[in-house]
Amino acid sequence: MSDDLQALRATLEAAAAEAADPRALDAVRVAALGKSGQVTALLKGLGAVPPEQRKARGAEVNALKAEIERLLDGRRVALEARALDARLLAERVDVSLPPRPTPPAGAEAGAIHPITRTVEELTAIFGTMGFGVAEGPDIEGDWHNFGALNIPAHHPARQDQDTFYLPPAHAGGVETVLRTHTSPVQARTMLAGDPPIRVIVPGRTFRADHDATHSPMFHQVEGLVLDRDVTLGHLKGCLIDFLRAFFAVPDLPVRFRSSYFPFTEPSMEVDIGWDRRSGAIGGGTDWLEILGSGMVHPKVLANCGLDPSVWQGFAFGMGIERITMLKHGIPDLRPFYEGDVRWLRHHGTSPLSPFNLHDAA
Ligand code: 2NL
Repeated sequence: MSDDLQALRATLEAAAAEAADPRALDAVRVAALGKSGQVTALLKGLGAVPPEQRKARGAEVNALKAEIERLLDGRRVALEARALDARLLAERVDVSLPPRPTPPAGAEAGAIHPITRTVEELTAIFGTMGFGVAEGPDIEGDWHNFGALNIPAHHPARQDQDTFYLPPAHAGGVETVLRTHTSPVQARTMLAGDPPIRVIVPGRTFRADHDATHSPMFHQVEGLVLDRDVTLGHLKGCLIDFLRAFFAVPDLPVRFRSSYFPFTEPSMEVDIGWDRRSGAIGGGTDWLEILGSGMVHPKVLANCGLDPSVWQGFAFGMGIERITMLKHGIPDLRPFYEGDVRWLRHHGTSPLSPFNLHDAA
């Protein structure tokens, strides 16, 4: 390549390398290849070159033009890549930012339903005592809901006015029920294998009863503890610790009264101390019935495939709505199921609020 073309190439290459952004690079392109550009001027000047040199000179100038175009394109790609890197760095999202404490203005604030909150607390408190959580179907066979639990055929709980009976799903099929308690899940737990068993069973239950203080669908939690040597003393210690942790009253008075259930022997109802007038749990001189309990009946153990001469233990049950209303001073049962967001905002809990549990015992 001729000296003058080599010198021009070097000048343009240096100018392109110095261009810091696409605008500056464009100016270099115009100065070289534009209408009055230096390379364009050389092409225009070919007419004045003597005919015997014109062909060689023309090839050289065209080669220079192609080289300058390649050079400018390469620089443009490099500048674009640099600009993209800078943008990616500047617009990076910091996913480690903590969540905002309140929803943005105008947004609907969600809240954890009090029933859900209580189930979470029950799970945490019994969890510290080594209990797992079991669940089962809402629709049960008559045997799992009643028979296994030693509830006889003539028992009032079985009567139509208390139990929702469902017709057989097909001709020749069996009648089913909406479970009236969560006990069938404990029956299934026992049938699934030998103790040790330590479970709580929270869940929906159904009874054909509807007034200001009863809903046809409500929630229960039951518990079951079985091993070779579980005693009534364990039952009392476990339930006293649970009640004091749940109601966050460390010296909560607890009273055990003898009672009767078909599935436990002996059976006990459990009362806590409160003040009837103010509703304060733990204060006052009144007693409030809060749960039912007892040592699992040998017939129930045998029904569920466990040898009653080897295994023994206790069970208990309580209503989730009831303990939730008492703990939080919620006066009316009906709004629990109405889905009114104003009630939920008032009695519900923020999903971001800290979860503090009083120590068990
Ligand atoms: C109450 C009383 C209770 C049970 C539930 C139970 C379950 C099995 C075996 C033995 Cl599989 N017992 N459950 C025992 C005593 C009382 O509930 O007032 N519930 C709301």
